Amino acid sequence: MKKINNPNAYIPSSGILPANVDFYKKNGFMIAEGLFSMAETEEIRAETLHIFQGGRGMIEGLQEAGSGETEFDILRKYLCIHFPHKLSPVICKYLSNNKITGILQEIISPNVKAMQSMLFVKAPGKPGQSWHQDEYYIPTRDCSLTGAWIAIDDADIGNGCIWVVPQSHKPAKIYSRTVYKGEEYGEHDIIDSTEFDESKAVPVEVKAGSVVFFNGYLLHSSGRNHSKDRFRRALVYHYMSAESYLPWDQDGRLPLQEDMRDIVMVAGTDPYEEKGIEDLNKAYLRPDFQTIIKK
Ligand SMILES: O=C(O)CCC(=O)C(=O)O
Repeated sequence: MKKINNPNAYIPSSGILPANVDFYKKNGFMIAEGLFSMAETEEIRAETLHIFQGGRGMIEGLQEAGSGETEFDILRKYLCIHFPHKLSPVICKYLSNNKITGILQEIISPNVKAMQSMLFVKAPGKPGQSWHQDEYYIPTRDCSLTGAWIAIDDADIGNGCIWVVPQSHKPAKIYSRTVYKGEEYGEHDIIDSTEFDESKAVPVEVKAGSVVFFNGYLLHSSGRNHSKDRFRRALVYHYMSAESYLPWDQDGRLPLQEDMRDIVMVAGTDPYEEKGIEDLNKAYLRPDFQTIIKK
C-alpha cells in the first residue's frame, strides 16, 4: 500500500498533533490510520449489508433480497446510499463518535455540526466519482466544510481509492466544470481538468478502519473499482462549523433556506439552538448512471 511521503499526513494513535493540523491546513487532507478498531469497522460493515438487505426499511430503488442471495449478490447492485444516518442507529452513532469529533474540533471549531452521510458500496466494476469539490454541492462558504471518509474495506488504486490534489483547496475557489465522456467515472458533469494539474494528484491508499479527513474545497476523486471481487465500501460524513449558516437546498430536493436546520450537533454548543432541528432529508439511493445507460 502506497504511503503519503510526509509523516505529518498521518495522525498518530496517541492523538492529533500541531504538525498534523499544519499539514491539513496546507494540504487540505490528512489520515487517521486505524482510527476504528476491527470490531467497530465490522459493525459498520455488517450494518451496510443490513441496510441494503432492507433491514432498516425499504427505500425507493432498493430491491427485495431473494432467499439464496449472498452478501456479494446483494451489494453488487448498488453504488451508494445518501443519508444512511436517517435510517440506521449504527450509522447515526458513528456520526458523533468522539474519535472523529475530537479531530474535527482541532481543524474546524469547538462547535461542530453534521449535515450529511453517504455510504458507498462500490462493487467490482462500479464507476468512480469524478474530480469535484464537496463545497460545490454543500455551500458553507466559510472553508469549514470537512469530509470524514471511513474505509470499511482496504482501499487501494485497484478497487477505487480516493485521490486528492494536495493544496487545491488553497485558492478557496469553486473550479469550473465541463462534460466528461470517459469510462472511469460515473458522472458526466465534472471539474475541468485544464483548471488544475492532474499530475499532482495522489492516491490515498488506506486500510479498513482508517479515516481520511478532507477540506470541502479540496479537489478529490475516486477511481472505478477495477478489481474482480473486492468491494470498496466507505462511510462518509460531512461536517462544518456550527457558527456558520448552511444555505443548502440539497441539489434542489429542498426549498432553499438561509440556514438549513436538518443537522446533528456533534461537538460543543449550537449558537442557533433556538431555531430547533428539522427533519427534512430522507435516505435515497444514488442512481448509477453508467449502469442505467448500459441496460
Ligand atoms: O468514496 C468515493 O468513491 C467518493 C467519495 C467522495 O468523493 C466524497 O465523499 O466526497
